[in-house]
This record gives sequence, C-alpha cells and structure tokens, in this order.
Amino acid sequence: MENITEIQHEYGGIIQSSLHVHLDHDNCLEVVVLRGDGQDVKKAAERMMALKGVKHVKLTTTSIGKEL
Ligand code: NI
Repeated sequence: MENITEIQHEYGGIIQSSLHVHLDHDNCLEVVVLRGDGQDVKKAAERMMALKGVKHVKLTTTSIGKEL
C-alpha cells in the first residue's frame, strides 16, 4: 500500500520542505510545502487525501502575484 513518504518522493520536484510531528501514540501531523504549477500541487494534495489513515487534509495556497 502506498504511503505518504512514497507520494512525497514522487513529487520531490515540487516539494520544498516537509515537517513531521508525532502528536501522540497514534497521530502525526505532516506539513508539506510545495512550490510549482497549481495543477501539480492540487494533484499531490489529492493523492495524500486519498491515503488510508489520513484523517484530515487542508490545502492552503498563495502566489507572488505574477502570471495571475
Ligand atoms: Ni509520527
């Protein structure tokens, strides 16, 4: 079964940084910073959302304003 680390390796080209926090015995928090084409970022987020065991995903986006 695919896991979140495998997805992050697949999207290594647009992942700038990731942070993993062990919240308690059963729960972790993962913060992943992506930079790239909006469609690619959305796709990577959707892949992580679809993983079994992922309870909550929030995608927050921003832009420097160019190409809008
Ligand atoms: Ni953990």
